[in-house]
Amino acid sequence: MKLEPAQLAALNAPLLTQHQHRLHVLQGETDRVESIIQQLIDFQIAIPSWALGTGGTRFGRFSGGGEPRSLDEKIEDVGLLHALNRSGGAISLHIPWDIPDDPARIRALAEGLGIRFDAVNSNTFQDQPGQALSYKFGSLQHVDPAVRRQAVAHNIEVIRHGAALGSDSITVWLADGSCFPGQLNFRQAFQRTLDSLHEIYAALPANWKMYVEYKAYEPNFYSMTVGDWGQSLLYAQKLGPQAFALVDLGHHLPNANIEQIVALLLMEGKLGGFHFNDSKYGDDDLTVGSINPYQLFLIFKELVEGMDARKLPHASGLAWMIDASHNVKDPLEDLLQSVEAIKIAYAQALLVDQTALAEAQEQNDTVRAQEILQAAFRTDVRPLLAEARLRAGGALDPLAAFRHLQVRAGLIRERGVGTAATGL
Ligand SMILES: [Mn+2]
Repeated sequence: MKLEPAQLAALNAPLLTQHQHRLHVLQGETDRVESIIQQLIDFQIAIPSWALGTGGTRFGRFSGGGEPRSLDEKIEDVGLLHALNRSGGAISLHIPWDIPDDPARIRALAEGLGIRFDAVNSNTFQDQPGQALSYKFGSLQHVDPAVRRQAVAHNIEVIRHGAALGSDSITVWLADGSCFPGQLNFRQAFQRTLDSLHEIYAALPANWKMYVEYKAYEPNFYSMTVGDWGQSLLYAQKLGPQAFALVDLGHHLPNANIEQIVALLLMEGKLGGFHFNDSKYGDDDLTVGSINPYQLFLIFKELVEGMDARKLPHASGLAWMIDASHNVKDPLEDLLQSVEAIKIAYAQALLVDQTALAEAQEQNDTVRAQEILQAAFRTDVRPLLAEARLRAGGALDPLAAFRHLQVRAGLIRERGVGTAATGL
């Protein structure tokens, strides 16, 4: 299924007058409208291949219809999202779920839809059919060197698949850890993991980056061998200049100050990228911005200020990826909402008066500092996002267009009701 520009133009037409009125109001409030629109057009977010199907929990999975059955169909789904919002011009693949049978053909298919390949992800958190050795007690940390060798070889294979598709980074998330006190020697587990990561790092092409993702708990509940940003930073520092920490918003303990973590990792030149999602309790993988949009704004405020301080281009300086699961929503609708939430927070962060904020901080004017932040946060920037989409050839209202064009019904017609995407 493919959306044609004429279909979107027809849907945009009756919305144009009201849109232009809203945009005009914002133009009267700030002189930065044009620059922010351009920054929004440039800002692309990678869609994870595993989020295109219905997610599940350990209690069950309630699949929707028309889920992508193959890598081709996953790329097709990202193409649909990108056609609607012109903001999802990248896909993040997961090996072994998305091994390309013919990399050149897959690459051409993606390029035809304006999609590039973002970070590739390895998987040593579950055993695959026919796998020689089990990861039940860890992979890169395992006490048995043969298991570690198998896990290292898998990661190197992932790099090879990614390189064939034009990707330039690998995300390593490890389920390694322990469920009970005494199960593991922490120092030995760290050292074995570091040694294994060194072997993977040595296989990186010169232009590649390695992202070391941390997670506070689950699947292991007593210790995680890459459990927080401090451990992730330690690995990244010891590995070398191509290694970075990756921040997944759901991988912190409750009430963690994620924006402060982001600011310091960025200051140290060791922030590599993001997995966006939202949560109420833990790693809930909910729609970005659905629970705590203010936190998302505060994170973007640190990103904008910190990236500007390091002269990093916003669009390409870090890897922007969604990592989410959809148990009750249509995955594509959820992803449209997530991308929208990310770009709203980004646009609001661009509106923060950094000069005035720095002055307020120097004067210990706490009240003014809060007012400056919340003035930006409470600005309705949605007309800027809509204008950016319009100029890039997308829909003024992507979600309404998705429903009006009955995209899901079309996918069910093509693929069937009982399809289930690979993934968790
Ligand atoms: Mn993640």
